[in-house]
Amino acid sequence: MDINAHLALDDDLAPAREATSAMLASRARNLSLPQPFYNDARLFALDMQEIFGKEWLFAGITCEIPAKGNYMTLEVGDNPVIIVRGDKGVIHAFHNVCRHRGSRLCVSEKGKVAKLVCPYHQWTYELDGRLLFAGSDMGTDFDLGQYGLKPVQVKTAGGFIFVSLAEQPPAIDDFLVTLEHYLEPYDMANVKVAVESHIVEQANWKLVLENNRECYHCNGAHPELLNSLQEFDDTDDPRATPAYKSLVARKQADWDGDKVPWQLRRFGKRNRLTRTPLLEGTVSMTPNGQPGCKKLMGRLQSPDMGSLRILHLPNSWNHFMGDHAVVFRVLPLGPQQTVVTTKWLVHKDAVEGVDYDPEQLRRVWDATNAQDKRLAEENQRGINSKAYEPGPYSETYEFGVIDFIDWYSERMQENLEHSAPSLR
Ligand code: 3BY
Ligand code: FES
Ligand code: FE
Repeated sequence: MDINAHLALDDDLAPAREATSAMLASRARNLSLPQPFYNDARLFALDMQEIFGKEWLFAGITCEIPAKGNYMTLEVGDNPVIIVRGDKGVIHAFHNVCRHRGSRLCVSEKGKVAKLVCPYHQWTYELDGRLLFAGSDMGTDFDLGQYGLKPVQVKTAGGFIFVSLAEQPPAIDDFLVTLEHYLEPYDMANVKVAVESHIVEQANWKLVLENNRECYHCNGAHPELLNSLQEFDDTDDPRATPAYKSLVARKQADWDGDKVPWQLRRFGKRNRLTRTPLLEGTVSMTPNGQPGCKKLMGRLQSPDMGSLRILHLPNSWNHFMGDHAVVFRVLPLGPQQTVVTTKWLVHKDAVEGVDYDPEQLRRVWDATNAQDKRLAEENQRGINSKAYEPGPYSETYEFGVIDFIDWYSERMQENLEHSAPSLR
């Protein structure tokens, strides 16, 4: 039972729920979504409740909270979340909301604490969320045991941290086992964030994802990225040429020799993992295609590992190369505003200025992100016009977008159906 009296607001959204469900039921799979999905405040509220409020979200990397007391925070819409490492290396996640009068507990993006102390009236919580101290003014029969932090579901695999605000999140363990296996060669316990960027895009989060799921725009937009990235998604890409397929076969034989997984794996449409080669003669997404970090990741012996691409809907895509990795997290800020966080990972022992130059490491994806930001923002501005109508996706170039929108529609439909009024 939701203790917050949300009934009035839910009533406001009831017509939007019905309209959304009807639009999804009647939509054509090969068309972009109707305008409200990209710009309407009520539909955004539903996205936050039904997708970001219920699915598993990529939050960060375990190396960001390496030791007991290290924490990181993120905002899932209106819901601040804290992820903290407690005793014995265990990672906990909580609503970052004090049980006294609701102040946000941790205000920094990252930090290290002995206990979680509220900045307002100093209620003090253990790293496992138990309330330890509430001053001496709460009365003699005050029961600390009733006021622990509210837990958020959290799971980790291969160094990735996922959270879900749902009480009963969807099953994800089969993907996590595979993620762990694919990232074993990278020894994710021994990586560090070399560079981090946040960019705010004036575009709906789905436009950010749609843009990422196709390379139809790459030729026109991404000269830096196309120095190393193959525009083919994989050998199952309908455009893949015989030359590309034979390159893939050669590289796969090398990777087999290194005992590094490369096979395409899918978990519904939510997750996809595959290792694909970069352009011949390049090994990394750097301006000259050469390693951006001299120290390779994990147990890797060769920098020529192509890119292990990992997709996690609704909010992450990733490229793991031999010398470094680039991880992306998308969080909606409003109906037409989204923050994209990019982190460049290198071996923990790589030395800045000796093994890598952060400016070189970040250059290609900084440029690509800026280009994609413009594309998404222009997409948004056109969609806001009364002239916009859903347009056709290309089956050969935009199958990834079709898959994303299919996933979104299915999850939205199903979550709307199972949404008991008290849980909204
Ligand atoms: O490389 C990426 O992450 C995506 C996929 C294709 C185009 N885009 C830049
Ligand atoms: Fe946290 Fe008062 S709101 S101690
Ligand atoms: Fe792009």
